Amino acid sequence: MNMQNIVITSGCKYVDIDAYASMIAYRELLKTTSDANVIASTTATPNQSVPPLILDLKYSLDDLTKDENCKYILLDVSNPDFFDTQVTVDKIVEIIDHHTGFEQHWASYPNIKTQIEFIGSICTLIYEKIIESGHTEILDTDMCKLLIAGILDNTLNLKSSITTDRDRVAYNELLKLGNVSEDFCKEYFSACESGVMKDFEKAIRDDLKVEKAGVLPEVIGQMIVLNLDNFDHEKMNKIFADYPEWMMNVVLLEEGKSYIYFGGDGVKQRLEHLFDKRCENDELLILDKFLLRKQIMEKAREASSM
Ligand SMILES: [Mn+2]
Repeated sequence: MNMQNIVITSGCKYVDIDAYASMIAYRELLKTTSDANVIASTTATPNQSVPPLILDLKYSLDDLTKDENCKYILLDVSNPDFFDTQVTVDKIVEIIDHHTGFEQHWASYPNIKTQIEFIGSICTLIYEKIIESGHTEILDTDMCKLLIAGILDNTLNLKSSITTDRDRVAYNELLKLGNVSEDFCKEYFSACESGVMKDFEKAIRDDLKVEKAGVLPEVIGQMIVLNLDNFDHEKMNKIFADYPEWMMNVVLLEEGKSYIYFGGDGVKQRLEHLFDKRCENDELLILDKFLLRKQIMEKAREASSM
């Protein structure tokens, strides 16, 4: 008897909670519905979106296996440049992703089952597959917590514009099925935040964008936090002291707002003009509905090309 080994994996740089949770949940589903020996493994490391709170749940990833004949399923990635390094294309049997752009590419591989859809989170898709299979017993409390965390992270607390109604339905049903209270959501974000805050300076510096977009200052930082309770303004100012002009987009998930801190000559006027909004003072502009940095840069580019 040689049982088929299936390895569920994701991207090569790091795995976020959406990839981490969906890999584990899909493993549990396939274990239930197929005869294959299914494992979920990665050569990459989980990032800050997978805090100890999540790693301590009863489900986790498997160790890597060395099996020449195994088949691969890829979740949360469809750009072949970013596949986990253990994967070779001839061994892929399925790809499920929500980053669009490679649908045409995979259409010429008839042996690979693909599902690439515009949706907030891959965890939503896996939740739907579990419901369709009828095996709701898979969705115990810890499994629900995993999938909820993936949805919350990738949709920014369901407030990002990429959030679909399917994500909202999955989120609400998972809360009920797993008997998970909304407190868990806050706990989850706080746990991620305390990981980031441990090395606040590094977190900002490693993520700085230095790129000219319209009237925006050339140096733009971003941090996504629950609220400003743990945000260190002094450290922020220290980081940006080296730059003649800068801005920092702080996305507040509880309020659903962007706090844009800035510095440099004329930046205030340029931002007020771009957003058609008065600043609170000489260092802060508040957007009533948050925008991600990439959306702000897009807006600035569009405005300057008009
Ligand atoms: Mn994702």
